[in-house]
Amino acid sequence: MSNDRTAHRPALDVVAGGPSHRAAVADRLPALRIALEQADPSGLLARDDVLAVIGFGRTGLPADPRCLRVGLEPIGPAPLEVWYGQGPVRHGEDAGIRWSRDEDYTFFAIEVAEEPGSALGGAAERLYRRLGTWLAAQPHHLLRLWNYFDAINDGDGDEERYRQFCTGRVLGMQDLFGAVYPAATVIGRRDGERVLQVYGLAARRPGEAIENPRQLSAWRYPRDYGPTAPRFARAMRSPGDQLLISGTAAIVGHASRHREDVVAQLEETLANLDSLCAAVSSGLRLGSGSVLKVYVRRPQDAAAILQRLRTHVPGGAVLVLAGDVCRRELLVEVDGIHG
Ligand code: 3EB
Repeated sequence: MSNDRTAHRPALDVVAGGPSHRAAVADRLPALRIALEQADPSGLLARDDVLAVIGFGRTGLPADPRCLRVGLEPIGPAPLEVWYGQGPVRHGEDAGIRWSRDEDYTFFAIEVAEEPGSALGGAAERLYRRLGTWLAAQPHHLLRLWNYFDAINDGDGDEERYRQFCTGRVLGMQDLFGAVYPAATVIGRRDGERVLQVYGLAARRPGEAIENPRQLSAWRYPRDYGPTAPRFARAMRSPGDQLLISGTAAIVGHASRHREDVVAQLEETLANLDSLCAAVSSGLRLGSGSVLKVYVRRPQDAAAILQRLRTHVPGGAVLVLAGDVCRRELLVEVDGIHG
C-alpha cells in the first residue's frame, strides 16, 4: 500500500500532468466494469471478459465458478450484477473457494454452512481462516468483501449474530489481511439459510484505503457496539482509480442517527457518501459513473428511498434489495462503486 498520494491520483481529478502524472497513468489498471443488467447468464458466461455474474433472490444461475446467487430479495427489477474485466478470464475452484481471474482482477466467492446449534462466530472464523490462507497465496491484493448471512440481528446484546460474526471474523483473519482492512459490506438475509456467503474483489496492485471524516473508523468503535470492533475501511480507491464504497449508513462518529426515520437516515447516509467522495477528491460526485446497491429493512420504504437516490445520484444505476443492516435501528444502507 502506497502512502504517496501522488501515485494514486483519481482519474476524476483534473491533473496538471508532469512526471508524477505519467507515472500514475502507467501504474493504473484498466477499470473493472460493474453493470446491473437483465441478461441471459449463459450468454454472459460464453464471453471471455466476464469475471462474475451475481444474481439476487430467486434468480437461477448455472453452476459455474463465476456465478453466485445471493439470497437477498430484490425489490422491483432483479438485474444481474455483472463484472467485466479485459479478459481472457480463467476460472476454477480451490478447496471450496470459487474464483475467476484475468491479468488485473480476481473475483472469488466462498460459502460456509453454520453448524446447527452453534454460534455464527465459528462459521465466520472458519470462513475467514480459509479465505485468508487462500488470498495469501494469490498474486492479487484484496480490495473489497461482501458478507451476507441470515438473521443478522437475532440474539441480544453481545449474543447478537452480527457481533458474533465480528468476533469470528477477527479470529479467522489474524494477520492475513495485513494492517490495512478492505472495504466491506455486511448485510443480513432473511432466507432462513444458515450459510455465510462472502464474495470479493482483488487486483494485481493494491488499493488505497479511505476513511470518512464524518465517521469514526469502524475498528475504533467503542465497546458499546460489541466486544470486537468491525474491521473494514470506509472505501478503497482501486488501482483502476475507482472508488469501492463500503456499506454506508446513518452513522455519524460512532452513533446511529434518526431512529425510526428512514428519510432522515437516507439523508445522513447521502451526507456520509458525499463526505467520503470529498475525502478522495474535491470534484468527486456520485452520478452516472456510480453503481449502487441499497439495502432496505422495510420493503415499504423502498419507493421513497429509490426516488431520493435517483435525484442525488443522477444517472446512477441502483439495485434495491431487502436486507437487514447490522444495527437494529438502522433502516437503510448503501454500498457501491464509482468510476
Ligand atoms: C457501519 O458503518 C455500518 O462489519 O464489515 C458497514 C460496512 C457496516 C461493513 C462490517 C459493517 C461492516 O458500521 C455497518
